[in-house]
Amino acid sequence: MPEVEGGAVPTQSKGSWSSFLKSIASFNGDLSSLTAPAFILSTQSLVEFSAYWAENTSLFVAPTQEQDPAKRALLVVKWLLNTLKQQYCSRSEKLGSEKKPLNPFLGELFLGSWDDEFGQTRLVSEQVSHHPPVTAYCITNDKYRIRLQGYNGQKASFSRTIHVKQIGHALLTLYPPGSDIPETYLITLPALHIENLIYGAPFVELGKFIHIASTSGYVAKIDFSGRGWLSGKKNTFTASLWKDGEGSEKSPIFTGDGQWSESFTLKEGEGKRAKEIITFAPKDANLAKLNVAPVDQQDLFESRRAWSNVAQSIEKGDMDAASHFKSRIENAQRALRKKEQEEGRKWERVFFSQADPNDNLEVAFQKLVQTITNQGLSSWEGVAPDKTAGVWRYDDKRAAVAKKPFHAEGLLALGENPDGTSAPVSRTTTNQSATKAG
Ligand code: HC3
Repeated sequence: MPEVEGGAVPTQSKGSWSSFLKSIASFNGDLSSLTAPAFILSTQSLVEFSAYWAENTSLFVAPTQEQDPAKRALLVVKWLLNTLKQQYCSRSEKLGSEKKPLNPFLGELFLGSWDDEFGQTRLVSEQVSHHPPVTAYCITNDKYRIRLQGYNGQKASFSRTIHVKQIGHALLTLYPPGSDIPETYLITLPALHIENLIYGAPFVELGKFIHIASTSGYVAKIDFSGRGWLSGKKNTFTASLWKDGEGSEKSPIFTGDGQWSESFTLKEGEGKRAKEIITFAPKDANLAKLNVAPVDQQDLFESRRAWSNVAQSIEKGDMDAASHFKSRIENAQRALRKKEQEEGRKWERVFFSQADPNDNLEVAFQKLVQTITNQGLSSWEGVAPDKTAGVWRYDDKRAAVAKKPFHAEGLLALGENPDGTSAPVSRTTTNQSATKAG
C-alpha cells in the first residue's frame, strides 16, 4: 500500500490512515473487526441502514395501485432503483465520505415510522446475530397492504480495495388491486466495493448485478457498472424485465438505463425502437422523514439510546471516552453470552424468528429461488443459513406481544448502572476489553 498523500485525511491522522490501509490489506473478511481512525468513524449503527429501503413512501406503495402485472413489476424495479441512492450514496453526500458504521450488538433495535399521506409505514430493524453480524428488517404499510422484509450480512475481501458481498435477500409482498392473493418479489442484493480509499474519502460503487423475481412470473435483472479508469459515468445501470418462460434478458418487455444516483429512464421494448415510459431523478426525489422516538423515551435496546454515549464522544472528538463506552457495551455483551451459555439459554429475538418451511411465504420463496438460480447463476449466496445464522423472517406472533422493556436484561446488557456509571463486569471478560473506538 502506498503512503497517503494529500486527499481528505486530516494531517494529524495520516499515520493512522496509513496503518489502517495496511491492516485492511490483510484482514480476515470480517468488516466489524477493522479498527479505523477517528475521523472516519460514524455515529450511526448499521441497524439504521434498513430505513433506506422505504424513504420514498410514494414509490414504495405505488405497485399496489397498478392493475397490470408487468407494469406492477416495473414499478417494483423503479422503487428499487430509487432506494439505491439512499442505500449507497447518502452518507458520502451528507458526510463527505463513507464512514465506518457502529457494529450493532445482538438484540439492538431501530424502530421508527414514516407518517404521511400514504398512512403509516412502520420500520422494525433488529440485529438478529452478532457472530456473524446479521441485521433483519421489516417495513409494513397496512393501508396499502405492502411489506418488505429481509436480512443481510456482509462478506468482505481485499484485492486493490475492499470488496463486499451481501449475503441475504429481501422479500416484497403486496396485494394487487382488488385481490386477496399475495404477490411476492424476491430481491437479491448487490455486490459493492469501496472506491477512493487511498485518499481517505471512501465511497461505495456497486458491481455485478441483481435479480428481482415475482410470483406473477416476471423477472428483472439490473446490471451495474461505474466510472472506469478511462471512461464511464458513476453509478450506471442497465435493466431488463421479462416474463419467465416467454421472454428473456435478451428479449425483454421493458428495459431501463441511466444513473441510479442521478436520473434514469424505463422504456417499453428494447434497443433503438424502445419507447420511454418513465423517467425518474432520485437526486430530486422527495423523501419522507422517519419518525424515531426521542432518545430519552427509547428502550435500552434501541440503537440511538444504546450508543448515545459513544456517539456523543465521537462527535466531541473524545476518542478515549468513545473507546471506554464502546468497550463497556462489548464487555457486557460478552458477559451476557457467557452467562447464556452456562445456563443453556439462547438469546430471544423480539421481532424475528427462523423461516418455517411450511409457511406459504416459504413455499413461494423456494420457487423464486429456483427462478433466480435458473438465470445461469453459478452460485448465489442469497440463502446461506450457515453464513447468516439461519433464514430470518418477521414473526407477526412475536411482534404482537413485543413491548417495552424488550429484554429483562436491561442495563446489564449495556454494562451500565442506573445512574449511568459502569457496571462491574466479570474478570473473564474484562481482559478482552482492549477494543479501540472503531
Ligand atoms: C460495507 C459497509 C457496511 C455495510 C453497508 C450495507 C451493505 C449494509 C446494508 C444496507 O442495506 C446497504 C449497505 C450500504 C453500505 C455498506 C457499507 C459501506 C461501507 C461499510 C464498511 C463496513 C466500512 C468500511 C470502512 C471504511 C472506512 C472504508 O468506510
